[in-house]
Formats: sequence, C-alpha cells, structure tokens
Amino acid sequence: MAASDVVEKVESLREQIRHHNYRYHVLDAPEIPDVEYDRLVRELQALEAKYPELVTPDSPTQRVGAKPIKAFGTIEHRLPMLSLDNAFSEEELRDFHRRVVDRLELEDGGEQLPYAAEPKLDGAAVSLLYVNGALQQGATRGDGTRGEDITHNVRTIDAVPLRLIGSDYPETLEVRGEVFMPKAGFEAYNKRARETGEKTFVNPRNAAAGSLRQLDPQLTAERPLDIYVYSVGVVDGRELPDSHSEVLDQLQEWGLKTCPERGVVNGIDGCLAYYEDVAARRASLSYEIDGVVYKVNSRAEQRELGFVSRAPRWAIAHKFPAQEELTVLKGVEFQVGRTGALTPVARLAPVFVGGVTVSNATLHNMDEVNRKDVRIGDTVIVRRAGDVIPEVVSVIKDRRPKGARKVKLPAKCPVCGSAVVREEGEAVARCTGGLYCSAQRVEALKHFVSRRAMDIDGLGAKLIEQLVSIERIKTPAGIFALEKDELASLERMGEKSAQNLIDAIEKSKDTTLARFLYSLGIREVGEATAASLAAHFGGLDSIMSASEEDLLSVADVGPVVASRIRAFLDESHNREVISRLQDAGVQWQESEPRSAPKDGPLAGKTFVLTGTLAAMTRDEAKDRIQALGGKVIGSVSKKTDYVIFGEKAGSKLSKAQQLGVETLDETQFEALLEHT
Ligand code: I6G
Repeated sequence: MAASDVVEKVESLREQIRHHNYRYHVLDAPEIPDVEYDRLVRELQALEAKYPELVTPDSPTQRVGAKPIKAFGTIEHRLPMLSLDNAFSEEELRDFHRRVVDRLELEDGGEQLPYAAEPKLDGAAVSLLYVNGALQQGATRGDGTRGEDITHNVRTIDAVPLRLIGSDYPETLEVRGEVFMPKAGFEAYNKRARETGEKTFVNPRNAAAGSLRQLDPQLTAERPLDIYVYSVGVVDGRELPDSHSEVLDQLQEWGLKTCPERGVVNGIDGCLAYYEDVAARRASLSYEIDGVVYKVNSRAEQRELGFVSRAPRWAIAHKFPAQEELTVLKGVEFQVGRTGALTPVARLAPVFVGGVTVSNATLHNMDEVNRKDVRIGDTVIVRRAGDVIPEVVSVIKDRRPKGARKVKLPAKCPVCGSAVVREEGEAVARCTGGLYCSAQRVEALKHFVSRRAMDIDGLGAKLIEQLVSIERIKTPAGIFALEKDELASLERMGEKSAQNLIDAIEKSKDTTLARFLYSLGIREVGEATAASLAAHFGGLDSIMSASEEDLLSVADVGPVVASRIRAFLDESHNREVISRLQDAGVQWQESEPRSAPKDGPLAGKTFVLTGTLAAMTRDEAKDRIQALGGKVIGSVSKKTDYVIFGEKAGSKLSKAQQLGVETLDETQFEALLEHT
C-alpha cells in the first residue's frame, strides 16, 4: 500500500470504529455483530503495529496507556464542580420549587415550569475535558476546586469517546457526569473476587470510585465501568442550546452518553410523578441510583437563579430513602432451606432502611460470615435494595464491643437435630435430615406447589406450615389426599377457600413432564434442565432407568447434575413419592424421545436466556428457538452457542463474555430468528 493509502485506511478504520462505538455505547443500537467490530479493531491494530508513527492518542486502540503512574496529579477546575442540594421528602421538594417560583416571579405558581429530570446515579462524579474534539483530561470532583488527574483511567472506559463525533463541537468542551459500575458487572466482579480471595467492593459506588483511583490503568480497564454525562463546565468557542435538555441532546450527538431515563417534566406534579415512576422501576434499572435530580430546564432561568454557597439554586436531588443503615447484630440463627442448606440469618436491632423497618437480614453462608468477620454484638451495615432480602454488608470494626462473640455453625440441624455437614469445596452447610426435617419438607412443598412447578393456587406458605406441623402432609403426595372438610375446619379457612383449593389441586393433576420433574425439587434441576430432560427422554420411565451416562447426553446436564438426578431417583422414598403422585392421578402427555437433535436451522445449537426481554417472554423466546430446532439450557459453558440477554442480565452474561461465548441482545436475537 502507498503511504497515503495507509494513512487513509487508518483514518477510515478509526472513523468506522468510532461510529460503531457510538452506536453500541451511546445509542445502545449496534449495527454490526461483535465479530465484525473485532475485525475492524484488529485490522487497525495491525496497521498501527506496522506503522507506529501513525499512532495518535485519540486512536480507538489507545485506551489503556502503557505504564502505571506513581501518583495522581492535581487538576484545578476552571469552573468549580459544585454539589447538589438534597430534598429528603416531598415537603422539602415543594419548598425548593416555591423558592424557584418566587425568585423567578412566575405568575402561575410555576405549575407548568419545565424541569429536566433524570435519575441520580450512585457512582463517582468526573469532569472530562475535550479540546478540539479530543479527550485531553479527566478529573475527579475532589473538593470541588481541585480534583485528581485520572485521565489515564477514564480513557479506558469504552463509553468515554476519545474523540467527539462531527465537527461542530466547541473548541473547548468540559462535560461532567457520573462514572458507575452497572449492577451486573458489580455482581460478577465481586463473585470473581470472592472466588479468588480478592477484596470485594461493598457497593457499586465504592466500586466505581475505587476503580477510578487505580494507579495502573490496566486494572481500571478490567473493571466494567460506564458513564452518563449530565452537565457542562467550561465551554469556549460555540454557543450551546437554550435549554438543559437540548444541551444533553447535543452532547449525545457529539458522542457522549447521557442517561436514557432522562426527560422533561412540568411543575411540581411532574417532578413527583417522575420520582414515583423511577422509584417503581428502580430495581429493574441496570445501575444503582439513590434518587432523581430536577433542573430548571431553561438556561436563562438557571442564570437568573444563580448559586447559593456551593450549590445551584436551579437544581435539587430528590433522594430515595437510604438503602444502607447502621444497626447492632443481636444474634444469628440458622434457617433451613428446601435442599437442607443452612443460611445464617442476622437478628438485628430494628432499623429503618430502604423505606421499611428491618430486623432480620441474610448473612448468606458461613464463608461470608468469616470473610466479613461478623460477630454478635457488632455494629453492622445493613442494606435493603428494592424488594431484595436485606443483607449485612459489612462490620464497623472500630465499634466492636468487648466480648463480641464469633458466629458458630451448629453441629446439629436447629429444626430436626440431624447432623449438619459441609461438603468439601462447598460454601454451604446442609442438614442431612432430608424429608425427615420438617423445614426441608415445608420448603420442598412450597416449591412443589409454586406457579412454575405444579401451580396449585391457594396452598400458601402459612397453610403448608400448618399442615406440616400437624403432620397432615409429609410429602407432595399427601397434598392429593387432602379433603375439603378437614381443610374447611382449619384456622383462617372457610368452606369456599377449601373448595377452591380442592379444585386447584384437582386441576394441577394435568401437567407436563417438565413441570413434574421441576416440581420434585431435585438439586440442580431447574426449569431449563427439567425441560431438557423431558424433551430428551420423552417419558418418565426412561428417566427413572437412565444411567448417569445416559443423563450426560442431555444438553444441559453435566456430571454434577447427572449424579444429583441419579442419587434422587435411587432413594426409595423418592421413588415411592413419585409413584404415589401418579397413583393420585398426576399425569402428562408423554412424547417421542428426542436423542438426536431435532431438525431445523438451529439444530445442534444451544442457547441460554438471561435478563428480561422487552418484546417476548422467556417462554416465548424458548418456544421460538425450539421451533427452529435449537435447545435452550439453563447455564452457560464453553459449549453454549449463544447467550441471549435482556434488561438486567445477570452473571450468565458476564460468564459468557469471560468464556468467549457469542452474546446477542434482543435485536440481534430477533435478526437471527428472522434469518434462519
Ligand atoms: O452530583 C450530581 C449528580 C447528578 C450533580 C448533577 C447531577 O445531574 C444529574 N448535576 C449538577 C448540576 C451537579 N451535580 C452540580
């Protein structure tokens, strides 16, 4: 290639890569598959390796700088990085709005005053400085006047453009925003850290801040960080639009990522409705937030309002109730689950956190208790995020009283007195009582009747506990021997509910083999595995007599699962329960075994689904894959062909990325289905 051709090719590749970065990170609408993108990057890398003189700092290949730095430099913010005032209640928000209305002397009481609204992310505030379109500097907020120079680290964040798009950007453009670690990345990071014995992060905010404060940019590059920009600082050489929301639209056009949840609302009622809406969707957002921010949308009105001490008068953060609080650990009890797993549960001095009073929180397992060094009497941080079970996050060691007691795993099951064992390499200790243990019985029954298993409506946890405690039912088969009159005589049960329950039990008898297998509660056999087993063998008898080797030929079944299934089916009391269920009339349609892959364009391909899909339910997605001959399995391995991910995708997505399994978002998945 002639020298000018090389220069042209390099520039063209950079333009293409920047464009696809923008489509992927900023618009969340990629145009090409990952393999194609990787090919472009590799081609550019190869040319830059051959012609090192062509390498520029804003080339998309230059995210990770060569060397760790020795210490952070200091950067003076030309315009101070302010903080926001907070409103912790509706009352305080109304006060803020009243102050705005009074200062602006609005006649209608500001009923229609437009506010730009967006979630307040729980991350680390940063400033990014672009000079002539190239990223020149990244800084932390610091004390608002001076921050730390973290340029080498922000460069490693894929969503931070090294060069702005287009040509009409200001000569100098400083943007401010929040760097954050999405929930899925945070969970995956901590899981890996736990496995390798490294330090975990207490929450995504610390994870983001800690990751930005690495001296070695390679380490930052390994952290799954993201960014949303939310305002501008210094701008020279070009006017910006008149409203804040249009400024953000403009920043987005220049390639900077803004929060997709942002919007414009009118007056106090608009703000409150926005708050309620975001609060309701908080748990399903893929990142942590701690409130919402409202900003008077007109920039002229912002100028009129000005600042008070270190905060703008035209903006406020409306905070959600705190999700973390301090309290004292009064004791630890052990709860026994369906598979006998003992979960240490913290009994706490009641504390108001995440909008409710919490007095119990999970400690997960003994490894976690030991890792966090939790002792009875300690002051602990409790976290309650959304509807998830509250957990003890960490201990304030400085406040440990004398005589704080270590937590001991009991040798005997607290419910049935059977021995407790902890298998080699397992974090979880288990009661060995099996169905002899009433706790396991209750949990097994709850699972059996649950919606996705036998779907017996009206047989709730309390009723199961009652029936188990009076020894009326011991195994799932007992459910089918219940009679209306005895149910009607139970506490809180009337004739009508007793009859409804009897009807629901009757109705549940017509089921599918997959549901039946799932309802048995065999360890490691989730819905997907149960469905694979049912499809593979077609009938229960073949499964009952299948060897471990036979079981291994099912797509979703590995050695551990195969041995769990065999062990369950070899237990005489389990076989007894199964035949009693069949005797009671539980039945399903058997089908032809499917040992060879089904015909169809996706025959032989395995799929894993994770997260919530927008346009179809998981079951619909599964049906569509299966209709084309593909298989849907429950866990990701090297053998998986595709991982399909939706909103709030969890560890399966990160595992796929680690293993190099192809991942498809919903649009790509639709395209695959369309084209096959
Ligand atoms: O700390 C902040 C978080 C979010 C902000 C902020 C924000 O907007 C969504 N906006 C401003 C203007 C400031 N701090 C000063």
